[in-house]
Amino acid sequence: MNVKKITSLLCVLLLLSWQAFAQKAQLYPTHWWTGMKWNQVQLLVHQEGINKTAATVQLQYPGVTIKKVTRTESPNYLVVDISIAATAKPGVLNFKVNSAGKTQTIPFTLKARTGKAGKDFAHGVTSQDLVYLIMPDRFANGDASNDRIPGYKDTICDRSNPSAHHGGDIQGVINNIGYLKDMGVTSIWMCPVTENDMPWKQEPAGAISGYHGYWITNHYAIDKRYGGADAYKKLVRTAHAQGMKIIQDAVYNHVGDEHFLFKDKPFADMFNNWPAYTGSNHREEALFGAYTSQADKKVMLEGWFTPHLPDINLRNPYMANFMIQNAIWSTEEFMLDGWRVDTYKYCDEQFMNNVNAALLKEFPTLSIFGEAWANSVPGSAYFTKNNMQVPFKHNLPGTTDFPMQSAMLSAINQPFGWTEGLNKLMMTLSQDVLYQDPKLNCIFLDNHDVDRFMTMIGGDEKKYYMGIGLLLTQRGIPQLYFGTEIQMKNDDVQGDGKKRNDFPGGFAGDAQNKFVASGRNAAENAAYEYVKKLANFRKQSKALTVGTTTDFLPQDGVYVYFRKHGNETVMCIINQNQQDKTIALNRFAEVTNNYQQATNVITGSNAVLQGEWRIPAQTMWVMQLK
Ligand SMILES: [Ca+2]
Ligand SMILES: [Ca+2]
Repeated sequence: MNVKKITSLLCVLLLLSWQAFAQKAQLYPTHWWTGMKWNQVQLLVHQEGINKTAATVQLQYPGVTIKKVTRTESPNYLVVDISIAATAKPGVLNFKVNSAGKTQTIPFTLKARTGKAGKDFAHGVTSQDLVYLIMPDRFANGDASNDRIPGYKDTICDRSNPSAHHGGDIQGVINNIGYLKDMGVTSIWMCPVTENDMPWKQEPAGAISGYHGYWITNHYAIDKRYGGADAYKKLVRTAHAQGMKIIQDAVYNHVGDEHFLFKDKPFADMFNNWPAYTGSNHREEALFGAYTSQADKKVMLEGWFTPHLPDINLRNPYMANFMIQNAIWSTEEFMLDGWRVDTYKYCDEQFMNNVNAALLKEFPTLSIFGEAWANSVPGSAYFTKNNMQVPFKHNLPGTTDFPMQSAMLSAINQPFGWTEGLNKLMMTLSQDVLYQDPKLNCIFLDNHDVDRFMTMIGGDEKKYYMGIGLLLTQRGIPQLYFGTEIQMKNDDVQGDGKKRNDFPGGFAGDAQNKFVASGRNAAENAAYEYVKKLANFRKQSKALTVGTTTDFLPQDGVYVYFRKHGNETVMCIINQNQQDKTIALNRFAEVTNNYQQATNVITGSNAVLQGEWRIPAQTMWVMQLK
């Protein structure tokens, strides 16, 4: 090697070193607060080469001490555990980091808390709420300037493709909060708004983009296509000013394969690694079943959802801390009111208990319901606080109640039989004995992962009204999927995109605007008005929201149940038959004997509580007793 070559090599090395200096260290969490119960914070410092040699980290800050510095397997991270005393004041912590012969100052801000949990946020979503589920990309486009973000791996915005981004965003939700409030909605759950900087991926149904939000690539960024953190904070402020709540969608099970933690893993075992690609078996029975094998349980929990969604090893303590701290951080930073947890049944069970406990310790009034897409009531109850004797006890307050969805659909779609139709609904509800509090379950007719309700009932108007009637009078936290109030149906296309069609009127150039009465046809207006009337009645009815339930076994395709709270009693009658049916009132005397009259809360018509009533075919009555 001659002198010239050595000089060039030195120049390259100097340049590399300069570049290393030039790259700013990223800290996760990005900041924290004083006065938090979670005051032992584990900082993940990300900078190229920061851990090439053993680093020293020093800090002089009153009330904050470094407990431990850990070198990762990757040369590009350091883990710094700090302890924040109750006496620590807000300010900037300047970490002096010496590594690879360089010294640098890495700032980390300790902020003052701006709101009080339970008063300003963390309001909790309960059975007194009505949740409206929005896929933000598909609801309304309030800001056309963010439809394509230069620098993102996917810059396609194409409404003609059901698997592409369509341009909907958080401002679109803000613009329509009045529409939701008028309908009686009290809480908004949006599919994840966290950054999904992913290219298109191939799935069995075809190529698909990350328009749905479940391919997270940075837990500390809100996707710019939705408007970023500023838009999200504005949404929460606007919702709170209207007395409405915001639920965030959490994904602990997996990340998008462009996530920095996967591309450059601090520790190789932060993900569930298999010798060859192994998909989950998707069967919750492998966890709670009486005779299940360890092998099936491992595949259930550690198998991947799809090849581009690396399965997180939540038993790795650094990964667990990363996720728990992000959940606390997000709640405090965005002033959230509750969480819906995606793919709950695929996550390490002890981790789920730990993250729930940490969130509820920090924010006792927060609510959490988890998506445990289960095929049976025991399978659903297993993931909640339950009354079952099982080896592992979950601490989740409630689930997204898939067995109830299936039962409500059977009640209106399936001919009445010993175990079918309304009997399936009754049988499903009878198993509420397995839940500690079934009222904390989120109940729904449809969501973004199943066909739209109006499609599942073949566009049948009568079935539509029976379904909405059940949804708004049964126990639990009712959830409407965006567009169900105007009887939206699926598009006739392949893949999930068909279930997630755009709300008409949410996008520039739409032929109709169904956010307003003049843009809806007669049937859509009738549906919207029915939802609105029943939702607003429900809102003030303690019987329907927090009351007890008494039911009478379905007879001849007619099911009668009562919701009761104090002196308020609501009688619900559903006739699923194609023919009118007659019921004798004296059968219900144990509940009705102190009442003389009943008023239909939709029509306002009155009936005397005696003799027989003729219930029209395929009809549900919601009657307030007087
Ligand atoms: Ca947009
Ligand atoms: Ca998993």
